[in-house]
Amino acid sequence: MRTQVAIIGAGPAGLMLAHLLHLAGIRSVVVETRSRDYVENRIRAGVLEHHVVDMMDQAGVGGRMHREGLPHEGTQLLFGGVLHRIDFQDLVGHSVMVYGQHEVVRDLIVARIDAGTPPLFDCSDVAVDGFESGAPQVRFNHGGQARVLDCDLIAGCDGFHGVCRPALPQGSWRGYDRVYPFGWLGILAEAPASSHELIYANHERGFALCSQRSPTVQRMYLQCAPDEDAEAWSDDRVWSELSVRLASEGFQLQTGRVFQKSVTPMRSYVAEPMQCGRLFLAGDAAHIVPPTGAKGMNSAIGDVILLARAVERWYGSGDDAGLQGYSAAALRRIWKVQRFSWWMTTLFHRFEGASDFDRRVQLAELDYVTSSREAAAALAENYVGLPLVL
Ligand code: RFL
Ligand code: PHB
Repeated sequence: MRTQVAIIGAGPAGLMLAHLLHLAGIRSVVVETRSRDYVENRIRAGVLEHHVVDMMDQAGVGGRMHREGLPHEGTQLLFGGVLHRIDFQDLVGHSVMVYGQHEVVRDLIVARIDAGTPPLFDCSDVAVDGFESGAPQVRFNHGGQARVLDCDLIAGCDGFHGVCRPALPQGSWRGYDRVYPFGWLGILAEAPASSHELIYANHERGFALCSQRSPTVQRMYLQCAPDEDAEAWSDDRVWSELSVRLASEGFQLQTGRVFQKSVTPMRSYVAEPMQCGRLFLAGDAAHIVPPTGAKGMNSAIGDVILLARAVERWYGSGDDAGLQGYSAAALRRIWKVQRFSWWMTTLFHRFEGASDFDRRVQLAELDYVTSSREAAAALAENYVGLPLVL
């Protein structure tokens, strides 16, 4: 088999890259280990930056997002039992869209199928090589047969636990890491929204987040131990803890049947550089953030927008400056996104062993962010999404 760009992974990064390349007339093959059903039902992020919304529109895959997604013009910060609104539209003139990552994935898979190039699901033993010598190859098993895919470039969009980052030669890159001493228990529940906007809550018992997926499905999170057993959380325990952490004047928690529960550990990680020869990493394969800033999927899509432009320039004119500069351009944005996600995490979570002084400083920072227009605008600017090319 031969293609121009081999894309490893059918998450938001890989699927969006395949779609953008297709629009530019560039052929690609997406190789994915999981089944279509699995990737379409994997519940993860839920907030789209305005650039991502614009990109979905420009790429012709935004129709369902506008019909079913929920535009949010602001968010609520809760501390000391009082809600404070950050008005994105007023502060920076943009909104975000609440639309589940698995819906984005579904829309992009339909686009691949409509284009006649469906992703190859259920592949196994995926391996990449030859990217240093200029003859990249992807080997894998599919449908009981061993396959070799020759290509010009490989895009490693295979997430944090994929094979592309570990394939980078030792000594050619390094990882920067921070592991947080807590995780998030995330639930999906059959219940109408408790709040029209997301609520990020700082509470002495720990962080809580009130989000939503649709008018009838709520998405809620509670700070917990990183190795917490989700099964130890009965519906009653979930609702009782949320009602304590989200308590505020005028807030009425809407409860209902919890139909999905999982625990996500929290980590910040960046691999530098994000490329070697003809292998380019994008999304979680290169970096991950704690979800407090809602940046994971957005950064993954931000990377592939840059990568698609660089690939298009290379095929169009032979100019490889975009490809050579891909990692540097992506990382300039990624480190700012890392800073924001770390800052939001530090601002809202309970840190075991924090002193009373630390706690006072945390509350002072929340007070500052909600009482200074300039500080609120900085939060809003980062939350709705920094410019793609800084
Ligand atoms: P993905 O979505 O992980 O997609 C990678 C794809 O590669 C496949 N794969 C392979 N394919 C071929 N060969 C191999 N050897 C392969 N190994 C893996 C995988 O099956 C998968 O389909 O990466 P991508 O595209 O970079 O997208 C990134 C986002 O998914 C991620 O940043 C966010 O979802 C992070 N994240 C969250 N972000 C938020 O902003 N808010 C959240 O609430 C939130 N919740 C989450 C999350 C990430 C989680 N993970 C990674 C454990 C909850 C979870 C559980
Ligand atoms: C979500 O709805 O899943 C969500 C929203 C905001 C975040 C993280 C997750 O910061």
